[in-house]
Amino acid sequence: NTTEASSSEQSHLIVVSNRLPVTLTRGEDNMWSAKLSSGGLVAALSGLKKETSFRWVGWPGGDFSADDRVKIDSLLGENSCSAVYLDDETAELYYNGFSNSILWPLFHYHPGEINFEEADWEALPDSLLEVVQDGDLVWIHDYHLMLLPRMLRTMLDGRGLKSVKIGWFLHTPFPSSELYRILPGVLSADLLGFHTYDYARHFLSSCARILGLHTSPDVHVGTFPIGIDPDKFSEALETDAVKARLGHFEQQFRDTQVVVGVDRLDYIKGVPQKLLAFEELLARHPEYVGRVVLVQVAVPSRGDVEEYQQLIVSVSELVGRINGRFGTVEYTPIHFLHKSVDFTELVSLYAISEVCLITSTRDGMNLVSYEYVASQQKRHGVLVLSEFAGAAQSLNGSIIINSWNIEEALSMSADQRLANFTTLYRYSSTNSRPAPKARVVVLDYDGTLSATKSIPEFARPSPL
Ligand code: ADQ
Repeated sequence: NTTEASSSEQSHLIVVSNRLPVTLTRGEDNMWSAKLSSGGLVAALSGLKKETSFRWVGWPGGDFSADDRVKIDSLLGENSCSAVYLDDETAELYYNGFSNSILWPLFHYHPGEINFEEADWEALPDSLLEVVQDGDLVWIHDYHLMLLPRMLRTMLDGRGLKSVKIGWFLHTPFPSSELYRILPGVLSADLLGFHTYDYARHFLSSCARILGLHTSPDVHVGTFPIGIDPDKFSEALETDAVKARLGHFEQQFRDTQVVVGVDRLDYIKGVPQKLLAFEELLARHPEYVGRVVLVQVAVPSRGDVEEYQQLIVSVSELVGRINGRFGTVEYTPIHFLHKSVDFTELVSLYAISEVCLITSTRDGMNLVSYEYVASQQKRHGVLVLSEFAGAAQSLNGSIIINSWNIEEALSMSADQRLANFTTLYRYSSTNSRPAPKARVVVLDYDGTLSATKSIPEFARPSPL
């Protein structure tokens, strides 16, 4: 397009993440198609896509033949994506191994054994150099790519590309320095972003305690509480498809209160704990048996990692046990959907539910909490939110829980529900915006507040 052709002199925004935001499938006709994936990173950046164009660089998932790579490159190119290909062995070591078996549990307070192979990342800066020009902003995402800022900066310096800005954002919690004793790579970025002040503080104190660093004039550390695009949900509620689906649910659940859970099936989401809490509710309050159902949607995740395979087994056993114990021919207490659901279904489920139950044992932010609030303008449902999710630091109108007390949510008065909802909705519709509208608090390296900026001031992205 002409904007792209004429913009070579301008700076570009390049988003880099481990996975591209698409899932590729090969049809019977041998042609590839791409579908938008579900997950927090995709949800968080989908609003940004409406306002800013950017190129997205990352791994498309899977090991592809040379022929397939040509076809996939052209398909991705149409969607402003560039692929970094990993063979199966590298993906196993770097993605399933180091990233998801070591860094992920470590950052979520499930410490594991560290086994680091720096070579696994080397493909990425090479691919990036093909698209980065001087003056561009490279926005790197998440724990998988913590060494990339340093590797990229070294390569850029080697080629004289001195005015490329590098940002890095962490979607997970940042643990206390007691747990974190590795990886200085991100200090080569210009701006480091975290969801909450606590995570930024943990990072800064890790730098001080582990590396002995107290100040660095070149690195800014900020808190950027990421959000969603709430209009996407309120607009969906007005569509015929959602209205029809909602009408169907209203009929199906006319004498039943619905509690909803939507999670990637990950041990940090506390799904077994949620099921046990629901079982406890039915056991202690027989009056709820037959009157309340839990709809738990669990999108399959990281199926190649052993802990996740065990989780599927234990969750399936729990669902079977509870349904066997309290179910009747007419009544199924837990509707368990181990799949990704489409957007119409997701919004309709949020909208029909009296309660949304989020029981994460640790969670960087948790966008499901915002999505639920954005879908509840009519019902004023109750958000029950774990205190261990980053969102608990922002969403004051929710019931913040440590021990999962569902009774309080189910029996809350209409007045109280409205009061809570009003506070929640005000927050999520003003603050829960994609990153460029978020207020940015820039901390000096020693943790003192030095300025308040917005991302556009820092980035000034322009179309690719
Ligand atoms: P996630 O761990 O993926 O994200 P979350 O923030 O809740 O968690 O986002 C999940 C997204 O996936 C939501 O948009 C939700 O609607 C969607 N989703 C979940 N299950 C689904 C299903 N079965 N079908 C369809 N869609 C489904 C990571 C961190 C979070 C952080 C985000 C963003 O773990 O803490 O909030 O990144 O930074």
